[in-house]
Amino acid sequence: MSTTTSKKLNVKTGMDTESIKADILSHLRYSLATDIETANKKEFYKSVVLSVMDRLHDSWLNTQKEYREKKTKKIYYISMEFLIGRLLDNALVNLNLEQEFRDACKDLGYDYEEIRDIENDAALGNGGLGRLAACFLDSMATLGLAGFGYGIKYDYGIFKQKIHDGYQIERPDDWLRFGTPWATTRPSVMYPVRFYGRSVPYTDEDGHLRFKWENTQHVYALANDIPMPGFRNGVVNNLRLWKATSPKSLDLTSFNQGEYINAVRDIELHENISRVLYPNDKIFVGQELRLKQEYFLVSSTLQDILREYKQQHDDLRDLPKYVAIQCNDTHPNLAVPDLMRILMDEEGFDWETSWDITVKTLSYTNHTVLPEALEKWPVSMLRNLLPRHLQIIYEINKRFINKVHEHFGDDVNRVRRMSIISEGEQPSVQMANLGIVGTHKVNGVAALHTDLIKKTIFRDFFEMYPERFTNKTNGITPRRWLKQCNKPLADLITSEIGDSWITHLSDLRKLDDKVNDKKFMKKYSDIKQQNKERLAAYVKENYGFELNTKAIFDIQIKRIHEYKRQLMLAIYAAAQYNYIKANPDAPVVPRTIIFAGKAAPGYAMAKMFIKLINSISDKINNDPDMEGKLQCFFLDNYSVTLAEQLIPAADVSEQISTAGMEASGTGNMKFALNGAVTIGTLDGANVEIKEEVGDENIIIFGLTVEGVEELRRSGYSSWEYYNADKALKQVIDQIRDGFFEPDHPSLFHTITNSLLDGNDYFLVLADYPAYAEAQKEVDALYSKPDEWFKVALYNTARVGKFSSDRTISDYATDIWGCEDQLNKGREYQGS
Ligand code: Z2T
Repeated sequence: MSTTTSKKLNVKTGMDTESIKADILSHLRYSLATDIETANKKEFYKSVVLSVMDRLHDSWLNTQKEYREKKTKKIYYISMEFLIGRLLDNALVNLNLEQEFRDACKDLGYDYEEIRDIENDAALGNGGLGRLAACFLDSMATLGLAGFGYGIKYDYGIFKQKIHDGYQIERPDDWLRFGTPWATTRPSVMYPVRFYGRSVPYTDEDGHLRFKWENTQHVYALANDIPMPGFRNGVVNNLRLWKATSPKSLDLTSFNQGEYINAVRDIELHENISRVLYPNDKIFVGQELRLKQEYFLVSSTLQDILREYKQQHDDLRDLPKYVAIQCNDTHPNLAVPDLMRILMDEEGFDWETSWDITVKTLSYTNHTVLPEALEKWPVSMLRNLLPRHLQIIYEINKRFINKVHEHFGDDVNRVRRMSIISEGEQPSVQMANLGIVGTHKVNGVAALHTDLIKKTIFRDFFEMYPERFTNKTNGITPRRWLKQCNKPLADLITSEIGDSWITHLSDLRKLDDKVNDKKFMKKYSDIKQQNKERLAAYVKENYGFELNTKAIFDIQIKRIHEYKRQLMLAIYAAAQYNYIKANPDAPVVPRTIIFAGKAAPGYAMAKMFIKLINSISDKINNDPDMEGKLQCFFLDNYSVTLAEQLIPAADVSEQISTAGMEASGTGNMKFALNGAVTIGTLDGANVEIKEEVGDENIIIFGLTVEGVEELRRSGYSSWEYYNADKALKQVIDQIRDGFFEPDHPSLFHTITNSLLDGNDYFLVLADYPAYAEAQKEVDALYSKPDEWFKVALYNTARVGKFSSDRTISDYATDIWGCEDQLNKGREYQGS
């Protein structure tokens, strides 16, 4: 090992291998009190990251300074979830220092990949909603927007999933056990967040009735900042995550040992607010701790935004000119009453002025139409925890209901539907209604989804405020989801068309012409094979399974949910098993089916799906007749990092939700970009992917939204479909009768009952025959490799629309009013 660089220890920001090596050694010694001889891998990793941080700090400071000096409009993205995954590769790609750090590690006796794999995922999110927030941060920095993420620094991210005997087991995700070198604590940035107390009226000097929120208890929110570098443009934005801490002074008047010990012990009660991410995906659970988390995020963030604003501007009435705040779903929608409260109670504005500022500053994104996901906080809980906010919400509602009357006349049913407060046995605050009334823009996340919210859940509101509703089709960052995760493909593309695609993804259209270039197509298909082999090695090492790399890699990875219909692919796997058993000599196109995904801990049906997939997998994988023909696996603990391994290796992308239920999907975009062929329904962004790649280059099947409506209206009976399709009936009978679980034959009755007696709400049986036909199309196409890879390439070439850079440009233009800031000459144009 080399230890010859001590002369250069004071070089902190050199961009060459030698100065990087010197810094790594310096950090080992002076930050971590160890040295290259005795350090372990974790310490080496930490020194590497600290050396990366050294190279971000100047840009980080300069970027913030520039924003201050130019009074740039600031965009605040408030989200309870940021699913950012690992950061090392991303930082090095964006800094253009991959090779230098690789060489530095090597010279110091470490393999870069091994060091990279030390990093725990920052898994502060459930799925698409949190990952979207992470892609947006990357795009905002890359486009040179002053865009900041605000979230919570949970001690525990999404649970770690293990599989025991086929069942999901949850384990805490202790990602901070050894700290994270990416986060910088800012002791100077700390705010009290108040709870409880009461709202007290008084008359001010001008004789106006005002309110004070008094007798509150509080915790502190402490800022932890993670740098968010743009792609090779010198911009470094910030993700600020709040950690809950106890009040500074434990003012104990009478100290005895017992009280002292109890007081110190109770510090941790305050810290519980930022302890753990709620693992629920699309199900509202009205727990008080969750409400505390939401207000903790909103309150600390608004205090921070306004403090910063006041340092640069003197009139809060200009707030919407210099600040835009985007609420990621309804979780941060307490921003509406909290901003009102600050402007009225603390800044002395009247209602109308405060309301105007609030509505113009805020906007809100809806991510689902599923009614069970909509947040409805009990009035009783709010009255106890946030009495002043509840009072403001009632006033907002009163004024709004008056407007509804003005607009629609005396339509009591409509008023009841639109009211922010739903009356009844347990009155509650409808956070979506609050978001629509209290912001200037509400957006859906794909064209179909936005149409649906206008026509269904928010129809009344759309009729009243049509101009508020807008679509912003989701996107993904091409840096992480092509350049980093699929280096062979990224390099091939760059060698053919240059690297402008990294920031102008639609430039990939230039690849369209390559479909007839045999040499290129050979390289393109070889890369897919290489990625499949890389995945096979990874799965062998981490799971012990042997993947057949000659088979179609058919992958469904996402949260486990009935509407996403993992069950349909599981039934297909079982039907293929039955077919091969019955026709041992028939030719089959080999398939390897891979599932991964977490079920919400309280979602019994989803957990049963996992068990069923594992039981079917066992049956298939342990039958010698399946060898070389069919495999099925459930990979545990799905994560951003696992997705980065799986997606580049996929041949087939499963996007098979019941039409109308997947708001957008973003995995669909990642797969298409990496050259997988989608088998999917006309749902979410699949519709737009089809428009982009062309009807011949995607395999669409099943009911449309209208078809679903029509079938339900005309009286759907799942029994009819069960009786009509022999292969389908056979599998359902097998599931029901214990074929896959002989020791516990009734185990899956919850599943078969919901399909048959429960009348199959998600229409699995209705869509199954079309799905099985579509899978035959997959087989036929895959049997003609030249054609297959043409289709695959058209996918890579034509999904440029789904870059999150495009999504962010659309937000900047239509919602945030900062289009003038886009690409202020800093954006990377390609080399
Ligand atoms: C989530 O990941 C999504 C929606 C939610 O609604 C909650 C969570 Cl945790 C409250 C997903 C959608 O299911 C998906 O279709 C979409 O692509 C993604 O949000 C980002 O918009």
